[in-house]
Amino acid sequence: MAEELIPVVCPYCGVGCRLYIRVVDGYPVGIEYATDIPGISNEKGKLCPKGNAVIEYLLAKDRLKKPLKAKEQGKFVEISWSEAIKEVAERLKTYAKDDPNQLMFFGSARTFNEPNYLIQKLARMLGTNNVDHCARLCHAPTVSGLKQVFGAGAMTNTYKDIEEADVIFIIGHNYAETHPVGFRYVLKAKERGAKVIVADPRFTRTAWFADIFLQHYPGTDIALINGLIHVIIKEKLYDAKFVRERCVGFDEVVKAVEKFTPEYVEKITGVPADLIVEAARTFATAGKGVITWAMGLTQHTHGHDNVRLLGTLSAICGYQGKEGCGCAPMRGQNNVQGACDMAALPNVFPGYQAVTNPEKRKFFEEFWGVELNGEVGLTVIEAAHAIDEGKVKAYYIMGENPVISDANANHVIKALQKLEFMVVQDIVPTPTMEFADIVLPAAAMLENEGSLTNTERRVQWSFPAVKPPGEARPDWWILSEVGKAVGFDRDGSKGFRYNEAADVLREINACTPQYRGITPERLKANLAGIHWPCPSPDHPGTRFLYKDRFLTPDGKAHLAAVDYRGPVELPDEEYPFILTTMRYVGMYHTLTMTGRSEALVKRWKEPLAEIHPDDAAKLGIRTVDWIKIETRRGVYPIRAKVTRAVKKGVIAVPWHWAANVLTNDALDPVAKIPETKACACRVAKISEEEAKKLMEKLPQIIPRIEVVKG
Ligand SMILES: Nc1nc2c(c(=O)[nH]1)N[C@H]1C(S)=C(S)[C@@H](COP(=O)(O)OP(=O)(O)OC[C@H]3O[C@@H](n4cnc5c(=O)[nH]c(N)nc54)[C@H](O)[C@@H]3O)O[C@H]1N2
Ligand SMILES: Nc1nc2c(c(=O)[nH]1)N[C@H]1C(S)=C(S)[C@@H](COP(=O)(O)OP(=O)(O)OC[C@H]3O[C@@H](n4cnc5c(=O)[nH]c(N)nc54)[C@H](O)[C@@H]3O)O[C@H]1N2
Ligand code: SF4
Ligand SMILES: [Mo]
Repeated sequence: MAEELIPVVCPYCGVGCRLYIRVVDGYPVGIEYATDIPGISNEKGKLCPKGNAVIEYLLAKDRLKKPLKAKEQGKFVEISWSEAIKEVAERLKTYAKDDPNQLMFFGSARTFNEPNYLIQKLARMLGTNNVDHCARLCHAPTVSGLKQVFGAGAMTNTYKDIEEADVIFIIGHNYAETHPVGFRYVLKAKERGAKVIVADPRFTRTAWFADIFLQHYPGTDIALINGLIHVIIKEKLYDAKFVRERCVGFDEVVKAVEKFTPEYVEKITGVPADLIVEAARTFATAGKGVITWAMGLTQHTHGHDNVRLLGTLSAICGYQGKEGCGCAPMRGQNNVQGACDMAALPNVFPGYQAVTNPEKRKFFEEFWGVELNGEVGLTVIEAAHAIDEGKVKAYYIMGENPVISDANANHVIKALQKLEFMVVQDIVPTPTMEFADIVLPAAAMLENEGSLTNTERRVQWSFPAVKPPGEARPDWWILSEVGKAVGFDRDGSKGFRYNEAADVLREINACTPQYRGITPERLKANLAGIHWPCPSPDHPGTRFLYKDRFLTPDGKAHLAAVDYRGPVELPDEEYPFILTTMRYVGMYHTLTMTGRSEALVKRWKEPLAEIHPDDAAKLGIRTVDWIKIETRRGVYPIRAKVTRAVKKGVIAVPWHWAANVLTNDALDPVAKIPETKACACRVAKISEEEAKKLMEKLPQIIPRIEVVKG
């Protein structure tokens, strides 16, 4: 009996926990905690419920095992890899020859850096910058907002700084539920005496641990943060030296926040004025402060400005460039930081080098050996609209499930039906796949190897633990075959000939300044990984950014002066409630993996809509009654949970089970993120029978896909 312990990285969230898979005779029999690896992000090898259950989805019976070709919508025949690659390459070439901007590519925060590098290389070598991924629906405002304030879009510090902070301000982030193992660092700080301030429209698991809890209405964050800044300036609690020496734009901030008195802010947000004052004083006077945020803050038409204000709040308190301080947006997917670093984004080459910058373009033209497009490409939601206009005709989707994850899902479905050609590369059947012409079966992360980058810019190597099922292949391999078949069958950085994932990382080392010293050899030898920027192979990696200067052209922090804007769709007579969406600790996104895990499904079997007791009483709704929620875009059946966790007038729904039929796809003008955290809705009690009928009309989590004989 051959028994092995293989070190992998958890395939779910951005905390980036290490664990071992115990493999006996090639079969995964269980997990083992990585208690023996010093310096990993999950101290003592701790895992959350999802990390504990990683094996189950690998063994799902309906894993994709063969390439498929559609005969009609949702009906497929099995084909060989060579047929599949040939067809994909021919179609891509035809569109590219006519006009490459008819193509749209989706990278994936659910797979390694190497395939993300390759998919953007393929798009760009074919002549288009139309490449994006789920970061658009997620932390796009963090990337754009922090870039404006500090010059770079990543977390400024590491978990170590959260542990060492004296105050932690958590806003729009259900830290204990969505990054449970990372939350341990907050608890450690709290044990040392640090104060925790939580701002969320719901009383969450995270709010349980708060010393101060600010419960504001969804979409009123600008007013709340301006209110905090107002108090800090008025009471002269800011770090005047830091502001003078390292920031610009302070006078404009003073003017902009003048009217945001605690009383005025109470009117907009519903948070008592004295709590705003207490929170501001506690934050500014602590000595060392960290701000963390996630989707509650970013998924708004003013997400970019929300983030700029948090950067401003942190900077005026002098909480940058030192231990125990910083801005720690918690990146969501296990490799969303990496997918951004690798430039699965329409505006940059790897390492955030602008496609519009002629010098950077010249470098990549020489590096890849082709002429490159200098125009910024389309984002995820823009692409769905470009299909409507007949501009985009083909999608290549690697590891995304937009039918469930994009805002205004009914519109997305209509758009996908209009596409002429769609490739889906995934590990299991998804509702998005119903509209595919070609399906490419990918090996899951634990069946595959490569590097991935967690929320703290920590790059780690994950080793292959088990064999992929059937003919499923690694994402890097699939893209390398497509690249060669398209005509880039050349050696070195000018082509797509790779023998292993490590070859791709070596190419990344050569063109991505932050990753220059992060070689496959170093990563394989050091299981705790290396934090970028790491400019050379003997560099230890970087714990916090901005020690002496920011990365803006003048080296200063550019403070933001922003006036109040709320959500674009406000409650009215017809749609009197505000709808917001959130997550459960045991379920992950579009449920393709956790939904195939028996242990997790047993415990988190269905969604519940949170509604305040006063609202519920008026509508005659009790806990577990069926209700329907309606917006201008769709209708959604769900059972109710009557709870004081939400304010009057607010309905909160987990989005995992296709609730995006309801949400608004209005975009932030800069970050282009849709407003999935606040829109207007109405609610009514319905019978179970009506609920069942409505449910049948929703996108199906386990889709109606048929494989027929050729
Ligand atoms: N279990 C689990 N963990 C996950 C994921 C998962 O699907 N399941 N997904 C991962 C990913 S990709 C991400 S991006 C992260 C997301 O992590 P989080 O952002 O923590 O997740 P959410 O529950 O979507 O939203 C957080 C909070 O925002 C609040 N909120 C709603 N509206 C507003 C508002 O207007 N303002 C403010 N300030 N708050 C508001 C909600 O009440 C909610 O508690 O989680 C990651 N971890
Ligand atoms: N209303 C609402 N909508 C939201 C959000 C919200 O808070 N509210 N949150 C948004 C956020 S933050 C995010 S990040 C997005 C997430 O949106 P998506 O990225 O679309 O969601 P996932 O379920 O993570 O889908 C990833 C796909 O990758 C596949 N996959 C997994 N591993 C691999 C692999 O190794 N290779 C390949 N090729 N495929 C793989 C999975 O099976 C799945 O189909 O959703 C967004 N949508
Ligand atoms: S916290 Fe995130 S990375 Fe860690 S085990 Fe849970 S899902 Fe996996
Ligand atoms: Mo995300």
